[in-house]
Amino acid sequence: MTNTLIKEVKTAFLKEFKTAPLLIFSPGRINIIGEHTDYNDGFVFPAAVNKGIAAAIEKSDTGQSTAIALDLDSTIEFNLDTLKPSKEGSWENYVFGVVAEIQNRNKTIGNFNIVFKGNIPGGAGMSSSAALENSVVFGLNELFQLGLSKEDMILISQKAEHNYVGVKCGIMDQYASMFGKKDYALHLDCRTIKSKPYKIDFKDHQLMLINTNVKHSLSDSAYNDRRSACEAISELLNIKALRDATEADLETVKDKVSLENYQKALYVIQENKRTIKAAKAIKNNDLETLGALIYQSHEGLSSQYKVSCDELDFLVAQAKQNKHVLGARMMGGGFGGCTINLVAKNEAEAFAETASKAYKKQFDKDCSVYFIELSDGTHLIK
Ligand code: GAF
Repeated sequence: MTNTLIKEVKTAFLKEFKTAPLLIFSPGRINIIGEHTDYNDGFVFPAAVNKGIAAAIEKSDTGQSTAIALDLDSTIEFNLDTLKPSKEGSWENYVFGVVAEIQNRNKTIGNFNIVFKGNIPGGAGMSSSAALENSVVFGLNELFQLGLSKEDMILISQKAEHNYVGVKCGIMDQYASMFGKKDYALHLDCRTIKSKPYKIDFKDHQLMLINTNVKHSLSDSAYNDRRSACEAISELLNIKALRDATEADLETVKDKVSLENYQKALYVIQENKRTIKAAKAIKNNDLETLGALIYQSHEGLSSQYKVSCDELDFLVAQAKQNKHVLGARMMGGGFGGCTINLVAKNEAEAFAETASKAYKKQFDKDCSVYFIELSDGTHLIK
């Protein structure tokens, strides 16, 4: 599937620009547990997957740059010295943002052409945004020999998202997409931006995604609001981030914050603890404990952090009714996208079928099931 994508961008590039491009694949990610903890300097547990963005990129000598989004059949021409954010929601903001953030670091790039195409469904919560940003920064770093480290590149991608896309995201998505490792998930400390790889081999169980195929429109502003609420409580507690708080600390400011924000901060503190426990459970192949933590994570995301939606809650309830599913929860920013399920291998198809039928009956629309492989991070295709 990835090979097909790469061939497609290469062919389209040759047709349009008549020169041989550099080819890059940049993956999307899953996250086992640790949601909305990254921008609180906490822990997350993501992995890169075999779905992502393929990009073909080469220098341009026409005095301007061109970006082509093959999936959208959309082309944009631009000048590097007059960049500013396009209207909200435009795909070119990911490209412009990365270029602008590279320039902000006093690195000089010349004009370039890029063609890209992806196979991560939009709004799936699998971070097609980070995959795109990383493919652009990685390609430009190669093309213009900028000497950026992978750490530099993910920070550029993150800043692009903050300043051009308008989402004040943490570092999880860009990190997982850049540093992913085949068959491993990364237990990432978002304060130090260092991770420990855990081999994911659940023997007779596996991870499976079910996409609700919905993306509720308030997601970006609701995301930023939650980040601000967490930062405001950290300030009250006089700490750098909620990662540094205990539940007892939080009690000391309970009467100074709204009940809603208290619950959100409580969720973050508890989710952080769950993520650390999950690493131990994975190390010991204790899937019962891991599954229970995953279900608790969903409960917190839905009732405390309030980033779930009916469709996600429904799919998790379906999982809970099935004894072969050890854990299920919404994944990513929320308000739509996928659930991640820890399910017995020989029962996965049957569960997928039952849940899909029930979902159709309940919402009169289809969900989609993905069996994913854990894969390497952003890389050149030789
Ligand atoms: C989105 C963000 F981009 C991540 O940084 C992270 O906060 C995630 O939502 C929630 O865990 O994917």
